[in-house]
Amino acid sequence: MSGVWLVLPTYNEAENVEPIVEAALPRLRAAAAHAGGGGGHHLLIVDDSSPDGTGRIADELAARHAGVEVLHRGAKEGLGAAYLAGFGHALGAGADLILEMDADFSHDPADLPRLVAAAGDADLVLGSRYVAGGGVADWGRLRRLLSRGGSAYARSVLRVPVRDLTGGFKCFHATTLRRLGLEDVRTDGYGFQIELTYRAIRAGMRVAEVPIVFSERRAGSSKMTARIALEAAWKVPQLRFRLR
Ligand SMILES: Nc1nc2c(ncn2[C@@H]2O[C@H](COP(=O)(O)OP(=O)(O)OP(=O)(O)O)[C@@H](O)[C@H]2O)c(=O)[nH]1
Ligand SMILES: [Mg+2]
Repeated sequence: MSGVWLVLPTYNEAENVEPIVEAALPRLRAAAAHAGGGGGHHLLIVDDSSPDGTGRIADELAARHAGVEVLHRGAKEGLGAAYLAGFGHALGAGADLILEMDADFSHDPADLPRLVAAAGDADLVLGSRYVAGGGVADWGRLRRLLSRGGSAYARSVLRVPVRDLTGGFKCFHATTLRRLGLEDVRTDGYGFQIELTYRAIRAGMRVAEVPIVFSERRAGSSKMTARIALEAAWKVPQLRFRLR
């Protein structure tokens, strides 16, 4: 047993990486102790050679904290590719549970134990903004409408009951990830999040949504682009036919 792994992708998160690691570690430790198995907790930062020095700070954190590791990648290849590399590393190390979380404090590390607890009777747990008790703290009306609309669009095209398909705060069992066919995943950003959840549903797995409140990033700037959002929009109908 090799415990609970949190994969944290970073690109230019120099101001966030140290506080997020320090906030996540005790929560991850508590969650791993609760999950049992004795495999402990691991935090894997996946940095794509951030020009702002995030990778160097990550190395210092790894030297200082047991259980923190860094995967350095040569170039910015997007969120999807970073997660796939991180999942591969964690699976290779024998992980039991693997979590995804943004490194910018949009996801609250205090929610980590709730996601892990919900994995007790689900194959995939989603931190969800669009179930009772969930929400978005500080977005304007337009951003709310776009995000809700995006999830509603994907839900109706794919005909799945999940409320929040685009979120990136998740907990997978290792056995779940192994069954998703990750070697064929090419999407990025929102499309990547939608595709992984859709693959899990198509494979007949149990998907649970737990409410989370999403906040605006604490520091630094967004890497999300119109291209990534549009990619998700046109790839959703393709997913339905490709994964039929
Ligand atoms: N390694 C790596 N990490 C990335 C890449 N793109 C984004 N990330 C990280 O993925 C997480 C989510 O990216 P954000 O830019 O915050 O995107 P978002 O949260 O969807 O959008 P905002 O709400 O605007 O912040 C953050 O931790 C980023 O640093 C990438 O190409 N490589
Ligand atoms: Mg963000």
